[in-house]
Amino acid sequence: QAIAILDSGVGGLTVVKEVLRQLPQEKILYFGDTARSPYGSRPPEEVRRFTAQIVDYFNQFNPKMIVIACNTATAFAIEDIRAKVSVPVIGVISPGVRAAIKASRSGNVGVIGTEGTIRSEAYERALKKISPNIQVYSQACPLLAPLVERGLFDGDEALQIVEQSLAPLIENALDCLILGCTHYPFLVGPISKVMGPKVRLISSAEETAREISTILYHRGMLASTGVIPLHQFFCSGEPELFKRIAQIWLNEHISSTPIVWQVP
Ligand code: DGN
Repeated sequence: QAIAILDSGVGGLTVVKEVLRQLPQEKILYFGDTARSPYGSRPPEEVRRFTAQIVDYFNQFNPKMIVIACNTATAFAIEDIRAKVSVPVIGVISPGVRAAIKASRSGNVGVIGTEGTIRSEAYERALKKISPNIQVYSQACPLLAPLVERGLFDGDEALQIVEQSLAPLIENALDCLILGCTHYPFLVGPISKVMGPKVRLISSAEETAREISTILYHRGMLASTGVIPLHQFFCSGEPELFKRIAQIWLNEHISSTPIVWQVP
């Protein structure tokens, strides 16, 4: 049985990379909804409908766990998906929140994400629930995920758009910045250049993979070692671009072209 991981596009591959590193024996099914990306500016009901469709698609493979590797879909759809399936469902917001609380010394935490994620205030609520005195500075960055979907992770255009997107946060003396969109770890080069060395960047991928491992361990569902799993990748848009980005990010782990699912 596999772990099913989904995102609006290539962003969830940042979670896949971490799962491959921490749990190399696990088989992964990945779906990137590249034809309908970005999700960030879509109405919540639409994000809920798309996420439910992908989970229905995954059901034919009988996965042992579902990972919503998209902050926007986590913010809007995780409760619906939990109610819909019987296997464990993990999102990316609480793991990122825990990592930020561990990392911040000053209590000044920045959050960047899509318009949907920032408007939902999911991070702010989750951070303040654990640490009520924390100062949260949120900024929607709608131009960043589309940049990654085009395969632009560095270079002048990426730096310029990152600079422009993060400008409102520069004054706030942050000591950590949550990358509240799974696409953003692709852009750590330009993001750290703009934020400077004093700001620690928090990607929820690592913590999410740890949570996957803990849940599977406690349920006695970890895959046995010794067998090399054959991962499967699916997308709804152009498979060659998806493959090119996935190969850069995951190296040898994707050899065949992803299967295209024509979304309803
Ligand atoms: N990667 C997704 C997220 O974490 O919110 C969504 C990006 C997008 O669709 N704009």
